[in-house]
Amino acid sequence: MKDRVFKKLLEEKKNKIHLTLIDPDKTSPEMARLISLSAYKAGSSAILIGGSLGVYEPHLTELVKSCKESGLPVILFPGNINGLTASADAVLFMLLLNSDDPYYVGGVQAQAAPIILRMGLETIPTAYIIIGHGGAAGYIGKARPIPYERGDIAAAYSLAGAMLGAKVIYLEAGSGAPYPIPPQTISLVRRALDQIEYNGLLIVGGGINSPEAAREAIKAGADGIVNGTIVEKDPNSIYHMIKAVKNEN
Ligand code: 1GP
Repeated sequence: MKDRVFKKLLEEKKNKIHLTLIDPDKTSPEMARLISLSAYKAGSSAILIGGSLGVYEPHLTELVKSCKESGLPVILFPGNINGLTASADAVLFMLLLNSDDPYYVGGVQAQAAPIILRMGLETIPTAYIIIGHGGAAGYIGKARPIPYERGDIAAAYSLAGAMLGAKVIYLEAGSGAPYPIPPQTISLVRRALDQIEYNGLLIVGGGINSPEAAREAIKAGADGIVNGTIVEKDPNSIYHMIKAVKNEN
């Protein structure tokens, strides 16, 4: 099994991780190239690429190739099996743990696994947990979002993900969410994961639109954060976000 990309992320964990998300539905290859270059220069760890709507293979492949010009690893973040392409470096192999639809908790993974094997992609086992607003990911994935302030429930799902062997626990408020996941909720998850000496990554995303929000998420115990919407609006914002994540200002 390949694990090159995950190992790189794990190595960067002590200095905290920043992931730049590109939504194929909203991004041209030229824009993807620009965002990825800014991400590389600013010190982002990798490009995540995927979304819930409007993802189709030829466009996705073109975007991945544009992103790879930056030199950053490109990790697929699929909403469904249409989010796969052999041109990426790795894929977040996700279980949407709090979906009410078995398709997202076993069905789609079985559809995807033989395809991923043929593509030769590195798989990064990921427990995907939808919290609060949930955005399109929550709606399309038929999640029962955990209320923002219920860190105890988020911790229970995160423990379950870790005990199932997930290398990444991804707490998701949804792309473009009006509020990020509160620091208190992240803290409770961190505390629970520390109790089992979890050595994977706790990643938080959705609605993190300011350096302050990024800093708070990290202070609360996230190993890294994901930025999508803010970067689409202003690729230069990545510099400020990464400084906050790495506690450099
Ligand atoms: C969405 O967590 C990511 O899957 C990023 O969210 O677009 O709100 O930054 P934003």
